[in-house]
Amino acid sequence: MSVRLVKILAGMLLTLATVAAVACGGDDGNSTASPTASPTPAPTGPTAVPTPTPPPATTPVGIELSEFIVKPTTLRARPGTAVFTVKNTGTVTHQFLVIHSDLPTAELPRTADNHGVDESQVDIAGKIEAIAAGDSAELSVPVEAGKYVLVCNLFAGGKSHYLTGMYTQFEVTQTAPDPNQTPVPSATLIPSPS
Ligand SMILES: [Cu+2]
Repeated sequence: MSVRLVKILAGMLLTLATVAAVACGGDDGNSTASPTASPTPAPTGPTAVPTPTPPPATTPVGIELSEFIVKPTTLRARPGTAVFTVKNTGTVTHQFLVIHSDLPTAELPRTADNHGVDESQVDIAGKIEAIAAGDSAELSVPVEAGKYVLVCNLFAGGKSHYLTGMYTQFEVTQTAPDPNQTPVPSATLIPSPS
């Protein structure tokens, strides 16, 4: 094979390769679409929020229950999952409910006999039925942006813990601190002189 022929063949191959690359690169619709491909989402209007939505976060929340308070380590979490670690530091059994509600904390719907919150009338995102004095329990709750009320709804000894004030507000918002992000010390952001 002469050198000239080799050069011609090489040139032809190069041309073919270029044509193939252009054909593939230009998405001309000839490529076989996967049957499972999701349909193109409907175009969003000009009112679409420009800021990207942060990924769901898992927020650890410590809860201390006692007579008659619900005391969280944080009042806010990001949408995603809130992992409540609940410790009953009191002297009687308590309960822990995560209620999704925009209502003021003291104005949740009550039972007809006024023994506490009517659980059939509220959106219960998670519940621990009973935590004995001194015990701890964990509860993972999927949470979305909005307001929640953390409640002990136990009625014992003629007393409603909820009506005694055993509740607190909890908010799920994108602006809550990202638990996955360790704060960067501001000093490291300043370029050090070399
Ligand atoms: Cu209680």
